[in-house]
Amino acid sequence: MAKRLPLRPVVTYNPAIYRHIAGIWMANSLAETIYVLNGPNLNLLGTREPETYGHAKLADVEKLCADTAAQFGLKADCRQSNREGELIDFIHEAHAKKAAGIVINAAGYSHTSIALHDALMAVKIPTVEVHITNIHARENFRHHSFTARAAFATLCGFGIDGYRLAIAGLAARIGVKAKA
Ligand code: DHK
Repeated sequence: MAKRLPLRPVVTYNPAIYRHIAGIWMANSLAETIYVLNGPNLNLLGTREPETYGHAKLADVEKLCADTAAQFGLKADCRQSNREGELIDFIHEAHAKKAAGIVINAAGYSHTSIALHDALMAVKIPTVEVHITNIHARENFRHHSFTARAAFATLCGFGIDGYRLAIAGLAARIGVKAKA
């Protein structure tokens, strides 16, 4: 009679394989994320000069972004900072996490920050710049934006609806269609 071979499990447990699969899964899920970055003083939306910036709060902006992104099967990772360096770190993080796009309202830093411009240029992530107000109809010092040079599009003057339009435009740019 033929000698029986010892039974061996068909699938062996190899942690490296599971780490590899988890890595692919994470990379894919994060590729569907867009970063929405808001700069200084936008945490005060709703109470800050409402005659200029409107009555919506930052939380309303972030909900609008999350809802709009979801319509395209995307996830909006919304961040706000009053510090230039932290905004730069968010841009680097977006790159490290393979974000599909960036919507940025760098607020006052739009008009001053070469460093933010350089960060956006460095990561080469499709970017839309948003301003709640029409910066061209305001003081001269708001007419120029450094960050706009690193964005493929700029929206201004639509109020907070600009964020919704920016996400729709970004989705079109990266080839993502609205879910039925
Ligand atoms: C927001 C700010 O805080 C200003 O510094 C910019 C921008 C305009 C906006 O319209 O969203 O000049």
